[in-house]
Amino acid sequence: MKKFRIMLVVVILLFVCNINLYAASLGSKLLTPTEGWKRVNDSDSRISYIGELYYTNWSHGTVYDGDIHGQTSPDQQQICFNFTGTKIRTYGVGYSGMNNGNMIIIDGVEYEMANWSQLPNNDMGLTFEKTDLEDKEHYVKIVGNGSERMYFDCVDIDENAQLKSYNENVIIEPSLDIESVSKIKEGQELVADIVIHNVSDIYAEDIKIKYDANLFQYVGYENVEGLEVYNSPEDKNGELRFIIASKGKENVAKDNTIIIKLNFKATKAGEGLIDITQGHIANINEEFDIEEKKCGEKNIIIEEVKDVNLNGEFTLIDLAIDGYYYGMSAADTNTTKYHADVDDNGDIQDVDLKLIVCELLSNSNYEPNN
Ligand SMILES: [Ca+2]
Ligand SMILES: [Ca+2]
Ligand SMILES: [Ca+2]
Ligand SMILES: [Ca+2]
Repeated sequence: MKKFRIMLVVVILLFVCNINLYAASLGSKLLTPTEGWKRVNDSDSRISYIGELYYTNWSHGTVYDGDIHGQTSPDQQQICFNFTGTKIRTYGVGYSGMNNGNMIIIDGVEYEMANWSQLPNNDMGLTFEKTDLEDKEHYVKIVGNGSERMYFDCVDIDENAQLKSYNENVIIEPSLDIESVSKIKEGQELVADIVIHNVSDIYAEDIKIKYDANLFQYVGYENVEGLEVYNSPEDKNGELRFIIASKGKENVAKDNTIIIKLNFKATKAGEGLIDITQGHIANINEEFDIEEKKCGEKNIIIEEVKDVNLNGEFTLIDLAIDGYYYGMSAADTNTTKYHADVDDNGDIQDVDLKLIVCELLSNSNYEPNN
C-alpha cells in the first residue's frame, strides 16, 4: 500500500512537471496566458487582416474568446500588427493532415510557424513562440507560405508590453544597457559591459553609473578596442563617470557596440544594482541625451560562500583542505565534512583557493590579520 502511494505521488509529480516543462511547446493548448504574459484576441482592432478573410465564430472545439480569423487560401492573406517587449506567442487552430505551416516575419526576419497537424485538431494551440527579442517595438506579418489555410486565434505578449497597429517605420530610440552575469559568489569579480543600441554613427559618449557600494567594490575599467576613456574616472561613493571617444571613423559606435567594460568585486551577499543613470552621446553633427528610461540597469544576486570545514569562518585550515583536494572533482571530496568546492562549479581549482584567501583576509577573527 505504501509502495503504491509513493508511486502515485511520483506519477502526480511527473505529470505536474511535464505540464510545466512543455507548457510552451508548439501545439500547447494554453486557454489562458501563463504568468508574465498577457493575451490579445484575434478580434482586436489593432490587428489588421489583408486579403479575403472570413471571420468565424468557432463551434468545433475550444478557442480563445469563441472566435478565430480564418482563411482557406492564405497565400493572398496577411495578418499584421506591432508589439513592444521581448517575447511573443501566437495561437491558431489545428487541422489534421495538413503539413505546411505559415510564416511569421518579425522585423523583416522570417520564422516558420508550427504546421497545422502539430496542433490539436479543431482546437487552439501554440503556433509560434519567440522569447529573446530585443526590448523595442517590433513589426509582425504572418503570411501563408504555401499553407492550405490560416487559422488565427490570439497572440500573447509580455504583460507589461503593448500591442500596436502595424507600422514598419518604427522610431527606435537609442538606449544604453548593462550586460553581465546575474548571479555571483561573494568575493568574486564580474565584468559589466556597457552596450549602446539603436545608433549608427556615434563617436563620443558621456555616461554616469551608480552602483551599490555596500555590496560591490569598483575595481576599474577596461577600454574596448578602438574606443578610449579620456577622463580620469573617480569613484565618488558608488558613482562613476566615463567620457569615451572612438579612435577613428572605423571605430564608430553602432547598434550593439560595447563602449566600455567595468570590473566590480562582490564584497557582501545580497542583491545589488549597477545602474546607468545618465547617457549623453554625440555624432559629428549633434549631441543629445539618452532618455532616462533607456539608460538600463542590472540587478545581480550575490550568494554567500560557505567555508570549507563548515565551522562558520575562513582560516588557514580551509585553505589547507582545498590545497589537499586541489585538482579533484567536488564529488570525490568528503562532502559531508567539507565544502571544498567553494564556488560550486564542480571542481577544486584556483578560483576556490582564491575565494578562500579573499575571505580569510577579511576575517578579523583570523589571528595573523591582527
Ligand atoms: Ca480568438
Ligand atoms: Ca538607469
Ligand atoms: Ca573554516
Ligand atoms: Ca570550484
